[in-house]
Amino acid sequence: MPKIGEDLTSYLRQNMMPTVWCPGCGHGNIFRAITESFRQLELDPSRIAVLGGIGCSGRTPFYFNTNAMHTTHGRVLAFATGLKLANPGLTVVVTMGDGDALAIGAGHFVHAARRNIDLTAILYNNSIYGMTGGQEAPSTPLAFRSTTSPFGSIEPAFDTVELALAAGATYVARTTTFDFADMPRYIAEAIAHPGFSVVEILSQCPTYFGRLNRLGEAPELLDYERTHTFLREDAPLLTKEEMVGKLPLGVFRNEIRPEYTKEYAKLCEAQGGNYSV
Ligand SMILES: Cc1ncc(C[n+]2csc(CCOP(=O)(O)OP(=O)(O)O)c2C)c(N)n1
Ligand code: SF4
Repeated sequence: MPKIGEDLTSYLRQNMMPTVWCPGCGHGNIFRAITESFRQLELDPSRIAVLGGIGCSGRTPFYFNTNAMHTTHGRVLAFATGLKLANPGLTVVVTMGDGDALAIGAGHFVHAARRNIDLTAILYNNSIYGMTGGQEAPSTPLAFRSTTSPFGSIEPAFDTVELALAAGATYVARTTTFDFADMPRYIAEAIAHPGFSVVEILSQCPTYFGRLNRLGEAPELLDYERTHTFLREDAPLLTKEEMVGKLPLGVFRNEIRPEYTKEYAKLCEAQGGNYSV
């Protein structure tokens, strides 16, 4: 659990502070948790690369004193795949919005999972397109409002965990910004995992999602996360009625299968090439 006063400055680009995020935005909590996970793993900043797409979440790499890339909307996993193949020794962490990962970038998401390339995707799920003004995303829950669905969404939302599991990701976890103390542990486990890892973090966008759905400010949104989730290991203790409308949290898969850059290295070696991991 992060402690107040802990020195994380070696990972931070302090001259870029304060961050661009609105007061109460959950993206700041996730940024803090990623930093803490680097400290827990004692990673050398020069051996980390943090990549982002376009979106409020995509701003995360700006604030890290590591290698960093701000890429294009929906294409961050393609950039990350190239980077990891070119430099397999780097720890590559990919920060993605729910729009970035599940709409325009959905193809890259499922194929990175299928290949099991050793990248860590942190999916900031605030149920809406934040940066562009609160449009509906594939993660907007049924009947919830956005600027493009003012009468409530008539589309069911993607379940990120189910999608990542079906596509073949080998580490899959879900948590929330309310569960702030648990976030670094999941992220650290995902980074340490040798394969494609997904950590979905249910996050709050008070500026659009909270306001358009009259759910209140950050404290009320955090409470909403608390009351609409449960730990998957607690499922046997709950009735079906108690689980309706709630999402399970925890680790859904943590398994080893052949990783893409290692398989590529084996192939190159068999062909007499000199690619090594
Ligand atoms: C190819 C392309 N299409 C659309 C956009 C416009 N655009 C920028 S960010 C964004 C959505 C951001 O939502 P999300 O990925 O959920 O991230 P958030 O801002 O909520 O963190 C869109 C549609 C773009 N920059 N590039
Ligand atoms: S618009 Fe929403 S997601 Fe973007 S910084 Fe503001 S609160 Fe966060």
